Amino acid sequence: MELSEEFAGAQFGDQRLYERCIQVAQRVGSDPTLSFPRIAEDWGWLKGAYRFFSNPRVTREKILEPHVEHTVRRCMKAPVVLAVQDTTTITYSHHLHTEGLGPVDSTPGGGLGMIVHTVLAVDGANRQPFGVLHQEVIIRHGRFPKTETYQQRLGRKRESQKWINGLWGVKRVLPAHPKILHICDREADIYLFIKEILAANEGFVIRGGRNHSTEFSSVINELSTAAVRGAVQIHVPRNGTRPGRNATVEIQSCSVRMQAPKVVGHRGEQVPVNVVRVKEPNPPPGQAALHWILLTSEPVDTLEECLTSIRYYQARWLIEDFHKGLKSGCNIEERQLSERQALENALGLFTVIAAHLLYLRSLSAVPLGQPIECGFSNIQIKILQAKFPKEKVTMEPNTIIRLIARMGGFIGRKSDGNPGWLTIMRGISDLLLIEQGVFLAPAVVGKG
Ligand SMILES: [Mn+2]
Repeated sequence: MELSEEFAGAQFGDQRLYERCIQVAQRVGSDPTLSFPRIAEDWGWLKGAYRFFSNPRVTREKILEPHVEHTVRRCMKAPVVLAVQDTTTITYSHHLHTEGLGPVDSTPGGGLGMIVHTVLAVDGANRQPFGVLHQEVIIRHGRFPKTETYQQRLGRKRESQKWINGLWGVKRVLPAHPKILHICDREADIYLFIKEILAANEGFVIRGGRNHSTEFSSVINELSTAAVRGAVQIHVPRNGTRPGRNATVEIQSCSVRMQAPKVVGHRGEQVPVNVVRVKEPNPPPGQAALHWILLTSEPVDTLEECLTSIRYYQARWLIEDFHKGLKSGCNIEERQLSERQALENALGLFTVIAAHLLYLRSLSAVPLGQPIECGFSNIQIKILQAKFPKEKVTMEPNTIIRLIARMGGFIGRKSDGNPGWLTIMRGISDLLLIEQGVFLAPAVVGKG
């Protein structure tokens, strides 16, 4: 995956706009944390970049299109594609005068911004991120009165429609893929969404968020007598001040028929859903027991099958990381652009950059010996070899990314795990700078 390739062929109906897009993407992609003024070559470049983002012919969809097409191509090679959907809010606290933004939190006088719902494609076999398949921007128009009736609520456009839009957005670009599973957190535990996924002939792993009524009783009741498939150790990652730990959990599963909820007037047929419960019977003293439920279309009759669905669900952290990449990696909330359309176009550009960084970072976790395209030039590899003469720099993506991260300050001991966003970005930015130096050197010091 090479960054400029991900923009190649964007259609703005104007060759100059296209060239500007590639220029801006390359320049910004070399260090996405920097502000536009800091990264500009000169005043003319900066003006050109601002004009590009605010040009009415430029839209987020058009910027994303080539990247989505590449993502589709990568997906077609994978037998199972995980379509990971999730939402983030982008708050522009410095943009009080920008027209067209909406409230993003529930406190009156809170920030203005946009709600961004993205579908990230991930390889079901190894959780390699392929890129973005769909993205929707939602602008809230004020808050709805608490007194509105259920019928009023049904009658208006609701934000939860984003899950169904994500489903059909994926279907539209990947109509022929044999196996797509939608991976969502508990906000998406919605009867109508699950029903729609099955109607679209696709599958899902969704975290359970409510105790649905079932044919015989309820999900929780049916689980209480469900078969125990086994016990396994799982690693619970560090979260804030809570340290990481290993937990022994029990895995139960069953198949139920979910009833249409009261909110759709109990109309609608029952929907078949498989349920996996992960529960920690003996948590360490003072710690809450792990307990979560997954709803899935996948088989859950054996321990191995349950673990497969759990592994699919674990691909969800990638989209959390993608959101972090947009915010702390690309500083999307600090971008100084005065119109909503321009902010949205910048979001399109940074969406591709963040997806690309996510991909690059995932290479550091690819086991050695596994061939994968990594998109680094010969010169870049030679620079790494010169910089780290003691290391054997092979074309293994794992080695390359770890060395790049070391240029960015990653120590790289075994206990350091995989490098993070910032170190990889700093490393890539340094590598690109050195590469430029290599090209300029003959003019400066002469050849030989
Ligand atoms: Mn979410």
